[in-house]
Amino acid sequence: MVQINFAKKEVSCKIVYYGPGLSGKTTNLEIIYKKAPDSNKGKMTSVATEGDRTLFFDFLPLDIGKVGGMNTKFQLYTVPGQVYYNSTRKLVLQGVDGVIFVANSEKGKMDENIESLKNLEDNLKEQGINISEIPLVIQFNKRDLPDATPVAEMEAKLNPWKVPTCEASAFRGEGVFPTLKLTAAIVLDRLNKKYAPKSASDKAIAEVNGHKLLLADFEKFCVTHYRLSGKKEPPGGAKFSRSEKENYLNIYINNFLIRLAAKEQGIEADEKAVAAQIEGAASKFGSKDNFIKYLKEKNLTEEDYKEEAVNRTLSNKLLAGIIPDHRDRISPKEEQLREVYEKNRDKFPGAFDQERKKVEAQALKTNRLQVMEEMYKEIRSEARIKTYL
Ligand SMILES: Nc1nc2c(ncn2[C@@H]2O[C@H](COP(=O)(O)OP(=O)(O)OP(=O)(O)O)[C@@H](O)[C@H]2O)c(=O)[nH]1
Ligand SMILES: [Mg+2]
Repeated sequence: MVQINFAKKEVSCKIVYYGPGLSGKTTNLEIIYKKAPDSNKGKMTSVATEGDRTLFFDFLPLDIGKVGGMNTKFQLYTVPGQVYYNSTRKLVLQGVDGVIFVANSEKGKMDENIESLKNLEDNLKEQGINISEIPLVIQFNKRDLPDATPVAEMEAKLNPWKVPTCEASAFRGEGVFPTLKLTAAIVLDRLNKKYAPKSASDKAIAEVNGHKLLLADFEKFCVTHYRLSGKKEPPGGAKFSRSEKENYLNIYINNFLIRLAAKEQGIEADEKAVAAQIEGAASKFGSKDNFIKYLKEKNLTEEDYKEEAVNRTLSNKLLAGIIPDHRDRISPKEEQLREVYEKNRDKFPGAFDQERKKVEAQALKTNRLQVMEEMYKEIRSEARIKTYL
C-alpha cells in the first residue's frame, strides 16, 4: 500500500518481483543493489536463503529522490518462486503497489511461468485486486540463453492483458533498470492520478440533491445567458461580478431542479414543444432567419438557444401540471384588470372595453409568472443544495 507522509513529504511504494522459481527475481534485486548509487539505496536483506533459492524474501529499499515535490521511495521485494511457498508469497504480496513478473525464457519453463502467473492472479484476487488493474510489467528474463523461447510466443502465452514487457538478461545486468523504471513510472502515474488536485474539468460549482454541477458547464451557461440577454459583449469577453455570478447560479440551479422535477414526473421536452418555443422567440424577430442572424451576431448558435428552450418547455409543462390547483389565482379578476389597465395607460390608450383582451393577456402573464415563481421556491426549498462559488 502506498504510504504517504504529508508532513515529511514522503511517499513509499511497494513493488514485488514475482515469478516461478529460478526465473531471476533475486538476481534483479542484486543487480539493482550493486549498481544503484550508495546515496539511493538501503541495505539489501535476504531473509532465509538456501543456495540461490529464496525461502522467505529479499528486500531492498530504494530512494529515487524527489518526484512531484515528494521524496519518493520504493520498497522492492522478491517472493520465493517455488510452488510450495505460497503462504509466504501471499504475505509478501500484502499491500503491493506494483508487480514485476519475472518470466523465465528458458526452454521448457513455459508451464511454470503460466502456473506462477495464475498463482499471482489468485493471490491478488484474495486481496481484492484484479490483476488487470494493478500496475504490472512482465520481464522476459534469460534472453541470453541460446534456446530461449521466442518473445512472440511468450507474449502470446503470458500477456493476455497486453501490459508493458521488457526483455532482460538479469545476471548480465541487462534490462534490469529499464524494467524497474517502467514499473516505477506506471506506479507513480497511478499515484498522481489518485492524489493530484482535481483538474478544472471536474471541479464542481454546486451539488444539488447529490448531483454534481460542473464549474466548466456553469461558466459556459453564464456566457450564453449573458449573450442571450442581448447585452453587448466587451472585446475581452464578458466578466462577471460576484453578485452577477450568484444570480446566474440561482438560475442555473433552478434550471437543473426543473429538469429533475420533470424527470421525476415523467415529463419530457419533446421536439415539437421545443420547436414551438424557438418559433415563439423567433417570431419577435420577424422570421427564423432573422433570429438566427441575431444569435450569430451574439456569438450564439441555435443549439445554445435550444438549451434555454428546453428549460422553458419543461418549466411550462410543470406549471401546466399545477395550474388546476391555482386556477383561481391565475384567471384575472375584474378588479385586477382595472388596476392593470389604469397603471399601464401608455400601453392601453383605448377605452377599457376596447383594450380588455390585451389587458387580460398581460394580467394572465403576470399571474402565471407569480405561480411559477412560487413553484420554483417550493422546489428549491425541498432541495439539498451546496454551492462553491
Ligand atoms: N542465463 C541466465 N541465468 C540467469 C539470469 N538471471 C538469473 N540467472 C540465474 O538463474 C538462477 C536463479 O536466479 P535467482 O535470481 O536466484 O532466481 P529466483 O527467481 O530468485 O528464484 P527463487 O528464489 O527460487 O524464486 C541463478 O543461478 C542465476 O544466476 C539470466 O538473465 N540469464
Ligand atoms: Mg530468489
